Order: sequence, then C-alpha cells, then structure tokens
Amino acid sequence: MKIVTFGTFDLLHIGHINILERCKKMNNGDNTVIVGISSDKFSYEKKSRYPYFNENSRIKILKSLKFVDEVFLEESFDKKEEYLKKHNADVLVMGSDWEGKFDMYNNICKVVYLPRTPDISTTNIIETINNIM
Ligand code: C2G
Repeated sequence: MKIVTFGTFDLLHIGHINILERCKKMNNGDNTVIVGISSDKFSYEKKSRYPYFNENSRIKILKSLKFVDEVFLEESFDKKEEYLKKHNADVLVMGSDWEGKFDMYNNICKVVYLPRTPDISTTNIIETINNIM
C-alpha cells in the first residue's frame, strides 16, 4: 500500500519515528511511506515560528530513515487533495492530534489517525532545553 503522511518533523524524536514505523508496518505490510514535509513558510503559518532545522535539512534527515521511501514538500493545507492524488495514496495517516481534521479526504483514500506517542513533542524539547540554558 502507498501510505502518505504529513508533518514538520523538526528536531526528530521518538514520536516521529514511531508514527513512521507504524506507517511502514501497517496491515503487516511492507508499505511505501511517502512523507509530505512542511515547508519552512508553511510551518511558520501553522505555528508562528520557523522550525529549528530548515526544510532542506529536514528533507535530508527524513530521506535517510529506513521507514521512509519518499519525501516531498507540503506547502499548504489546501494542497492535500492534490498531493494525495499525485502520489496515488491508499491511506492518509496522521497522529491523533489531527483526529477528524482530514476526514474530507475519505473519498480519495482511507484516512487513519494513530495515537500520539505520549509525553514528547518538538515544542516540549525546545522548552526543556531553554529552561536548562
Ligand atoms: N506525532 C506523534 N507523537 C508525538 C509527536 C508527533 O505521533 N509525540 C506525530 C504527529 O501527530 C504527526 C507527525 O508525528 O502526525 C508529525 O508531527 P509534527 O511534526 O508535529 O507535525 P505537524 O506540525 O502537526 O504537521 O498538514 C498536517 C501538518 O503538516 C502536520
């Protein structure tokens, strides 16, 4: 199956790896995992701050992972339909923080929300390190 997922994937952590691993292994398959990585500009629009690592670094990091087969830049929410069609997605996977938000794409592919890994996020890492320094 072709699995498409989206995210910023800044300061890569275990929560990111867990969701990518579950995409790869979903339905006991050896799926093709295609990741739409938020561009720096799109990340700023979502979170009012730029990612710590720029989009070229984040693309290179994600491409080097064994659970990831392809990456592309996600430039806006509005282009999701275009991206899903272009990549012939069978499944759109997102973490449960996005529960229900992408149900409108059920006519293009299956939409699945997976539980987030508890107690870790990029924001949390930045805040913790800021408090130490
Ligand atoms: N994630 C997770 N567990 C965590 C942290 C993140 O499962 N502890 C998942 C998120 O739910 C998401 C993916 O990892 O599916 C990437 O997380 P982010 O980089 O925070 O992605 P985000 O900025 O929410 O971008 O169009 C959708 C967006 O581009 C999603």
